Amino acid sequence: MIKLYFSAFSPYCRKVRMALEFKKLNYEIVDSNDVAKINAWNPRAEVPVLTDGEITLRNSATILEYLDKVYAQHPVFPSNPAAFALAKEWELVADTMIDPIITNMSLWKWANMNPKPEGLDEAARKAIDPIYDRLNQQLEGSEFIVGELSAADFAVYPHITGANFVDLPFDPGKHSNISAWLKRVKATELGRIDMKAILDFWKNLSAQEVDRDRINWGTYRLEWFLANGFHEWFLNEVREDKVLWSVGPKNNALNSPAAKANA
Ligand SMILES: N[C@@H](CCC(=O)N[C@@H](CS)C(=O)NCC(=O)O)C(=O)O
Repeated sequence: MIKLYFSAFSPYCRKVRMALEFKKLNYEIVDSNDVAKINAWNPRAEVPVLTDGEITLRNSATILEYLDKVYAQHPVFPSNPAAFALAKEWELVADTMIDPIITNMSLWKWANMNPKPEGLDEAARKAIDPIYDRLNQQLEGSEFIVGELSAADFAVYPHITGANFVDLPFDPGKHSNISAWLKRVKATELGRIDMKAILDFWKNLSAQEVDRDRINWGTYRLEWFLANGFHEWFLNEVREDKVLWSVGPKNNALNSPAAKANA
């Protein structure tokens, strides 16, 4: 049986769940809002983690490729080489360029954060606008990002559904293709399942095991933050011990119940 260690908070988990639904696979969701408590070993202390019998997979892009390799039905990546390359490119844009902007800004909506550094809102706006332009252009004359519904949509969609919430909306007048696409994905069965998980999560937020005091910024989120000049602010977070790490001697994974057997 496939098990997905999942948090509705995580766009990467949402990507994997949409892929599992798309492929019509049976799977079990293991609620994993506190990554340090999951009983599946990820040395980087991140979700999603997917187990398939004895096999453990980490990293959403790896998981999607595994699923297509092992379960050939309803491939999430197109077989046409050009469409495959485009789907992988949009997945990479979502994981490494959209996520850092939207997820970083979301921290001030739910975590116990120090006040935002000056200029952060403007930097986020400046970074997201060209991505919206590009996505809108990509969707011109196309129902989904690479034509058919694919991994590209599963990767990008979770971020765009959060854009209003973090005060970084696209402009529905200028970006009408994004509006139409968002509605289209939302209306699919997997879109409905995804949205229900998000709404349930937020409804019960106070009961969720989410660490609001110490943040795991993750590789690309931290890169974006530092590259935009907010290093002094971040240094203070490190000094105040408000950062959770995926590597190093204070690696959050070492708190996992699975750590002893694997460390
Ligand atoms: N490259 C990974 C990134 C996964 C990731 O960053 N997960 C975040 C949640 S969105 C996480 O588990 N962070 C650790 C934490 O919150 O403690 C993937 O694509 O699966």
